[in-house]
Amino acid sequence: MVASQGGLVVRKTERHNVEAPKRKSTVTITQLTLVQIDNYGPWTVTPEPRREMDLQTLQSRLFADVAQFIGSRGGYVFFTRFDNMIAVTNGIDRAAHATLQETIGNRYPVTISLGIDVADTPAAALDGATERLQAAGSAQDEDRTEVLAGTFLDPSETGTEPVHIAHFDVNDATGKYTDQLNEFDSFIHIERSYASLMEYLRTAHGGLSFFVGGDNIIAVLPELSAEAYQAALDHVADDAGVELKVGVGRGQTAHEAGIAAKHALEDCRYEGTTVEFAQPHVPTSDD
Ligand SMILES: Nc1nc2c(ncn2[C@@H]2O[C@H](COP(=O)(O)OP(=O)(O)O)[C@@H](O)[C@H]2O)c(=O)[nH]1
Ligand SMILES: [Mg+2]
Repeated sequence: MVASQGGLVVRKTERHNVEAPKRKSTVTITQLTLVQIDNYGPWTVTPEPRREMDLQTLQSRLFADVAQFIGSRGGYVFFTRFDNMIAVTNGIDRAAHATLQETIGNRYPVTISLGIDVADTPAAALDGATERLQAAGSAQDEDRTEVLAGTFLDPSETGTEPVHIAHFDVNDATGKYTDQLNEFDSFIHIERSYASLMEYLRTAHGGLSFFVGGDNIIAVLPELSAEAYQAALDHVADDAGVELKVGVGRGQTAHEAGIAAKHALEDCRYEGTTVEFAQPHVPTSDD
């Protein structure tokens, strides 16, 4: 199916053989978890400042372990500032969150608190998750440890594909940057595009975007039209001078939505297009 909308050619591929949703709903409901290392600031300087590379090792291993745990249950987690991480946890219940805290507490010199909330935009869910932890005390409060507070999604209460993931990629990052510039100057271009996109999607749509390495940015978003995605790409091109493309997927979990988005991104590469959806738009009663 090819639809031309405002000069933008959008091919709504059915190549991925996705089953029709059981409910006529593309409404997004995102369960987000804020992962916060407890009292980490004081720990990094007690009894005196710790070797920086030891802190980096701890942080990257902690991220790896959290990613393994969340990823094996269909979630996505992003390292953001490392002392605070943001996870998309649709389908991951309270008991699993408690197990995550237990296994980290058993194996690391630090513990983690988890705030969880559910909302129709990722930013609203993160607000709720954050409030749960802030209400329990400060990130630098030695008495506030291993908080597990929040609201969990009942999967039976949602449509079949409540998570929307967009996977953005720089066009020809290798030819334009990696093979032309030194690594730091390449990094400046990529980071500029990330800064521009993350702020735009946060402000315009309540979406949360995360740099995931190389030239890739993954965003968790509410349902958006092809024009809205194209506007985001145009904004980044104007603002940061970097050309992006994006594949968009929906799913029951972050993994399902994200893998669909990656297939859609492959369609962009194959077709030379800038915006591709893995699944066709499902009309709602509002359409
Ligand atoms: N996190 C992540 N990184 C990727 C993925 N695909 C490619 N990359 C990274 O992005 C870089 C550029 O890859 P690619 O976009 O295929 O090259 P380009 O066509 O020259 O822009 C690679 O060197 C990887 O570091 C992906 O699916 N996820
Ligand atoms: Mg690329």
